[in-house]
Amino acid sequence: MSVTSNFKVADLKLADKGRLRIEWAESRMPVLMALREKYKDSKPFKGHRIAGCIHVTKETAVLVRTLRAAGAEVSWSGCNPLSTQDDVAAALAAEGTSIYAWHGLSKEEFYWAIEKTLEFKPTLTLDDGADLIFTVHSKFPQLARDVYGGTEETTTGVHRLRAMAADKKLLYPVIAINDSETKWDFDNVYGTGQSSLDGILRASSVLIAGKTFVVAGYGHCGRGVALRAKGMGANVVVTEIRPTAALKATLEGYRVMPMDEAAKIGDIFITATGMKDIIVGRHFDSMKDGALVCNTGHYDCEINLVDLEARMKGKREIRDSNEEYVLKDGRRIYVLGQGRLINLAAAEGHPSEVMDMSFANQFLGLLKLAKDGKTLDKKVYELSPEQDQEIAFTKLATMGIGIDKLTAEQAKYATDYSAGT
Ligand code: 9W1
Repeated sequence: MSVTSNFKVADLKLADKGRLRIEWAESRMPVLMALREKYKDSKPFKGHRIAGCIHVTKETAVLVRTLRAAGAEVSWSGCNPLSTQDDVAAALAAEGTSIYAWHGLSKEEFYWAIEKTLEFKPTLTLDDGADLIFTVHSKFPQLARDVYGGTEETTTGVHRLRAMAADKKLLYPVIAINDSETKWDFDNVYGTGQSSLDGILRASSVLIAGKTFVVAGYGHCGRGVALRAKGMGANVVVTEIRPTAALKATLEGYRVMPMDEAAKIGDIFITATGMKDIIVGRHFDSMKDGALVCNTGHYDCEINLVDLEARMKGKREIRDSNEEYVLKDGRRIYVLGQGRLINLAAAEGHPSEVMDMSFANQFLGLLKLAKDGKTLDKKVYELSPEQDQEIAFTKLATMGIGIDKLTAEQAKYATDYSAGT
C-alpha cells in the first residue's frame, strides 16, 4: 500500500503502466481532449475544489486530468470497491492528484476514502451512484454551504436525488448527467452492446457467426447487444414481456418468442432485463449441450444459478470467467462471468470513445455549476439540449463527419403554421 498525506493507493510502482493506459484512453477521447485544449488557458475552475466519487478507470483519469488542466483542484475516490484499476489510481497519485482508491477495499475503507476526499471542503461534487453527495448530506451537512453544486452520472443516483429534492432535502443543485441524450442513449446501446460481446468473446472465444443468439430483454441494452450480435452474423432471437418492445424487435428483423421456446434452440444466451429469474431450472433442462449463458443486467439474479447447481454433477473453471457445469444427464452448460455483468466481469466496461461523451457531459455540467451554481435552486437539473447537441456535434467533427444546417428559409418554414399544406 502506498500512502502519503494526499493519497492512498495499492502500489505506486504501477504508475508507469497506468500512465500508458491513460494515454491510450486519451487518444480515443477527442471531445474531452478538445475541452482540455479550450479551457487550459482561461482555467474556469480556478479556485474550485472538486470531490469526485466514480469508478477509477483510464477514462475517469482522462476526465480528472481535464478538470485539473482547467484549473480545478480535485480529490478522488472510487464508487465501487471492485472497479478501481490500481495502475490508473497509481498514475493519478504519482502526478499529484489527491486520490483514495484501491481494488477490493472493505466497506469501512470505502466510506473512509469518501470522507478523505471531503477534507479539502469541496465547492463541487461529482457522483456515480450518489454515495458522496449522501455522505455530505447525512454526515457533513455544514460542508454543503460552500458547495456550488454536484453532478450525478447514473439513472439510479438521479432517481434518489430527485426523491430528495421532492422532499426539500437537497442542500445544493444537482445536474443529472445521465439524462443527456449523449450519455444514456450511447452508454446503454453502444457501450453495453459492444462491451458485452467483448466480454463473451474474451471469456469463450467462440464463433458468433451462425449461432442462435438469445437476447432476453429488448430495452436499450438488449437492443445494443442484439445489434452487435447480428452484425457478427448471429441469428438473433429476442424474448420480452412488453408487447411494444417485442413488436419493435420483430420489425427490426429479430425472431421473438417466449424463453421456454428460445431455451431449446439457443447457443448463446444473454440477459438484459433488470428482472430476476429470466433463465431458471426448466430452461436449463431443455438447453442444448454446450450452451453459453451470461448476463449484462445490473444485478446478478437474472440467471438462477441455484437451479443450475441443483442439476449439476460438478463444475470447473475451464478458462477465465467461464465455468463449465456438467449436468446429471451429461450435458454441459457454460456460465460466463458467474452471471454478473459480463462486460465488467470479463471485459473493460464501456469503450473509451463512449465514455468520452458521458464525461464531456460531466465536464460541462460542472462548468455550469461553477458559473451559476449559487443562483440555481436546490433542485435536480439537466444539461441544456443545446449543450447535448454541441457534444454530439463535436464528437462528429472529431470523426471527420460534417452535417447540414437549416437555411434561414427552412428555419422559417419549420415554425410557419400559416403555410398549410
Ligand atoms: N465508468 N469508466 C470495471 C462500471 C462497475 C468497471 C463498473 C466506466 C468507465 C458501466 C460504468 C473491470 C470500467 C468500469 C472497467 C472495469 C460500471 C459498475 C464504465 C460501465 C458502469 C457497477 N458499473 N462503466 N470505463 N466497473 O465503463 O468509468 O473493468
